[in-house]
Amino acid sequence: MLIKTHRDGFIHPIGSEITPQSAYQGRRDMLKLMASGLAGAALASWASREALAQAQRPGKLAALAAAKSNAAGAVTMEKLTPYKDATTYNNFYEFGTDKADPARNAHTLKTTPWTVEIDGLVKKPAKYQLEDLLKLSAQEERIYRLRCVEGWSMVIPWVGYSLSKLIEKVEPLGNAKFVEFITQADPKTMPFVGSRVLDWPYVEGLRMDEAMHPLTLLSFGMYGEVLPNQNGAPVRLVVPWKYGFKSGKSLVRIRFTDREPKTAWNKAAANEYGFYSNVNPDVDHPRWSQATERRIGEDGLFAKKRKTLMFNGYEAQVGQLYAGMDLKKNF
Ligand SMILES: Nc1nc2c(c(=O)[nH]1)N[C@H]1C(S)=C(S)[C@@H](COP(=O)(O)O)O[C@H]1N2
Ligand SMILES: [Mo]
Repeated sequence: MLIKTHRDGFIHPIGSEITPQSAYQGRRDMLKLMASGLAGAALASWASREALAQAQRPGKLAALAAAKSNAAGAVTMEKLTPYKDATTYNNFYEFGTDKADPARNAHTLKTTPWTVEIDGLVKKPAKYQLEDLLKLSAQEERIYRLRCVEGWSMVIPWVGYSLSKLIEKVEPLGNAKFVEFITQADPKTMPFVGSRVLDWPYVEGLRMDEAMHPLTLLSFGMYGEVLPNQNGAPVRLVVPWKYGFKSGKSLVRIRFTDREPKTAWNKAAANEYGFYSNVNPDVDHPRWSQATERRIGEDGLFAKKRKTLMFNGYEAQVGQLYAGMDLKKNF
């Protein structure tokens, strides 16, 4: 597998929205304080400074300003992946298959207006404008690891809310067993849609209980900012205990069904990418081991690899969803 870093001469398409490092450091310190239970009066002044900064930044989604760290065990204190690495080393095949392609090409993605359609086995099917989706629930900041099936990982402060908030709102019917996530496939703005690498649109799926799990995040931002296009703007999923590809980017439709959805990677290579795709160091990919990983932005090419954790470290929270299942068969 070829791993490249692209640091030279790259100009970020939403450069004006990047959080200055110092401001972001403040937020990180705050998260540490909150985790250690020491956040007191500091929070108030931090919050108002933040609010001021938000107000002065026109490209900012207002709802993101209210994002707070949640206390539900979803925060890891690992070192954050530098913003630059998290936004220039991506998988987003609609914009090319090289890790640097999305950052180079995704400026053509048009994210306004944006609608997400909810349909299938629900009492209240609806078409949500992005603005309404943003307002549906309070935003939280959650620091999650994301591990790719290829053996690299990142630690990112995501902004969003539990997908369950939206699911509760639309009231799935009793026979809804799975949720299908359909992503944008517009050949006019996505240069690789039409190529034969995948069957477009890129589709992902979760079982209903996985979709309802509080860790499953509907994400609108990262590092306190709106999602950069290459990371799945304007709205994506983040399912932290599964391989990265389960986290569909640029969602346009969420469909409730009684059958296991046919997902893009499963259709492309069923023997390599199962429906569940839980991070599992004991089940190798047919072509490589899944026992270790390389942290992007931290571990050099020749550094000793880190051990991959069962369910990417979220076993205590999600392990019971798979009790009694053969995880070698249901990979
Ligand atoms: N629409 C869409 N979503 C996608 C992908 C993609 O190619 N298209 N790639 C997936 C894969 S393989 C990974 S590892 C993650 C990467 O997310 P990141 O670039 O924000 O790290 O997005 C996932 N979501
Ligand atoms: Mo991936």
